[in-house]
Amino acid sequence: MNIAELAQDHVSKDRLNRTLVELAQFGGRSDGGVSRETLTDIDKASRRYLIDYARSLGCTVSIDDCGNLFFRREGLQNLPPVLTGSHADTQPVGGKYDGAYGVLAGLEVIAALNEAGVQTERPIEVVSWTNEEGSRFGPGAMGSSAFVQPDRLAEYRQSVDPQGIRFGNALDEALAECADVPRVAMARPMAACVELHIEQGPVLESAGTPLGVVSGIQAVRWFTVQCTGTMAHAGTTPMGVRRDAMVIANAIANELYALAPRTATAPGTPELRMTLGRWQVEPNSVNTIPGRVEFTVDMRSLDDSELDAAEQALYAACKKHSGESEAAVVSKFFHRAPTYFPEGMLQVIEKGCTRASGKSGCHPPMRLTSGAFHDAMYLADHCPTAMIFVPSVNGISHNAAEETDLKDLVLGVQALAYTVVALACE
Ligand code: HGY
Ligand code: MN
Ligand code: MN
Ligand code: MN
Repeated sequence: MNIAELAQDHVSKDRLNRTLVELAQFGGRSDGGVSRETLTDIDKASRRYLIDYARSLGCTVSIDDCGNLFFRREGLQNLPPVLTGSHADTQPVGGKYDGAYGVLAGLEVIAALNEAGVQTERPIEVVSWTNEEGSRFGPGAMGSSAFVQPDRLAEYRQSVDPQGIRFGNALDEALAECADVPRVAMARPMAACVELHIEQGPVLESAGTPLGVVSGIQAVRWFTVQCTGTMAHAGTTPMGVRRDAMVIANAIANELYALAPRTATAPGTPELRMTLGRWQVEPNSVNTIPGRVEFTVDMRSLDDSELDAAEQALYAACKKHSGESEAAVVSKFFHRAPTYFPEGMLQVIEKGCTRASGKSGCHPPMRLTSGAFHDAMYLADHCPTAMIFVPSVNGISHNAAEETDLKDLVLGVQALAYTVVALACE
């Protein structure tokens, strides 16, 4: 039996479950979800939990200028490490597994190697990336994109959350609280990167397959649209003289939604996806005509030209509906083209998944693309990278009801263990 198989066989369901439950306490909600947005006090407390747990596994811990945390298990040779991990920040109303599962899975691989008492040739590093979600500070995948291209950090530090707090200030506070953690350079060479994540969609569950080999990630673009009218009295202002910012916002929103029709499609069918998720209305009063309406646009597609057309349609709609009130795209704050992972990495992942599924007598892995973006999309610019998915119950995520069967969670970690250790012994 080789050490990849040994590591896979030492993955512990109980230890994994314990750490998933423990981490979910940080921001745990009464509805079973988790609220742990990046660099909040709760997120910073969860960072300390991960640091302490990693140190208890014998890892050395380091942190970079974007607050990315690295948990390292030395190898026999001082070579570039194999990287795994994900993110520990969540949506405002998130689940227990989005991101957290990938970080804890990486630490479970290290615990399994410790228990097996074996050394890999290369070091293994588990990362917890800062601000993958982008829900508090845009854009998403900030930590991983800054790690790969450090000159992005200066601009990211200027990002402001809805309460007006600057990312740079929140980051400096978090770094100060990790003064006991040695600082490490960004853009360090990595031999390879494997990220394990829940699918967050319906494809694996509808196929009855517990392991997914992710071949690519769809493109994403984020915008802020601002509509400006005139605040006025809801009772005294004649309809014919109003400059109601909500009227123009609705007109633009309807045009955008019409680009992405709500037709039922088979799970995994590529389609344009449009979400207008965050709205701010001023003064947001029941009896004042909205003077200003600001909303965000999240558009996704595997086909970048489809997003080009949708982006042009957005600008055109703002122009077309401006008149009594004005509308404009005031910021474009996230733009990532589609990402495809190298065939060689897909085959390594497939081998790890096949051994894990074979041992548990379930369906062999299937290939799919990711509807969600992930930190792995930026690591693909830095080193050979790929992802493993496990199913999401009812395809639900970014919701307190997010769930994955424990047997599938364990299977994913077994596949990860085999893959990471095999890569670390090459
Ligand atoms: O939005 C995304 O795709 C990721 O889950 N943050
Ligand atoms: Mn995620
Ligand atoms: Mn997410
Ligand atoms: Mn009054």
